[in-house]
Amino acid sequence: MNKEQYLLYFIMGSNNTDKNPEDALHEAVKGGVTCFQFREKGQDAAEGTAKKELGGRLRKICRKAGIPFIVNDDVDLAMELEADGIHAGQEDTPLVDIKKQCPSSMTVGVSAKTVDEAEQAVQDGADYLGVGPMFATSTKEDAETPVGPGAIRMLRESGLSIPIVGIGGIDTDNAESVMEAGADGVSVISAVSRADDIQQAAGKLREVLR
Ligand code: 3NM
Repeated sequence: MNKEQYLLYFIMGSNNTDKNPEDALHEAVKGGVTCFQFREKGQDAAEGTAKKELGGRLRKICRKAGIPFIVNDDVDLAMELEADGIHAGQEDTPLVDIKKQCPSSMTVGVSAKTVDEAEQAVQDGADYLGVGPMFATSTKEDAETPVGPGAIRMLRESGLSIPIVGIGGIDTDNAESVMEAGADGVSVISAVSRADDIQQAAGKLREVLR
């Protein structure tokens, strides 16, 4: 993935939208999201064949749109769908195990919010970091206390040059502050997936980020 592709990093699973997820992703693509992560987690999330089939349909939309398709914490699914990337949290599959199973061409992202976590992730071969929650969010059931854009500034001040995306509670009103802190992009779920007009919501975020 190149740095520009992190700019508007859209994440969604079937429980993040009241719409058909494929329609939602189509609209988000039209609005200008630059990459997509399939995150099928939490209450009522699809599992097994249903998860795989939905992932396959969303994967196709990304391929057609020419944007990277990233799978959240499911190495087997990422391999099966020939994903462009995989993302893991601190409590998910360890990065060294992911690296063993995936081709070197696959982008690997890791959630980190302290300098120690970030340095470890870089040492283990992470390609980018997701840092959050930037602001309060009700999307992630077990989200921690917000760390704010200052956490990204701190990572940059420590000398980290790896691509960083901020995540958690980001919308058009606060996205700029995340970029100003040194992020290469913003990751959003609800600001796009829960919007009445998804294309317009993604488009407005792109305008702010431009
Ligand atoms: N990870 P929304 S916060 C998936 O802090 C996720 O690592 C977070 O959803 C973290 O854009 C979060 O709707 C939820 O706030 C992001």
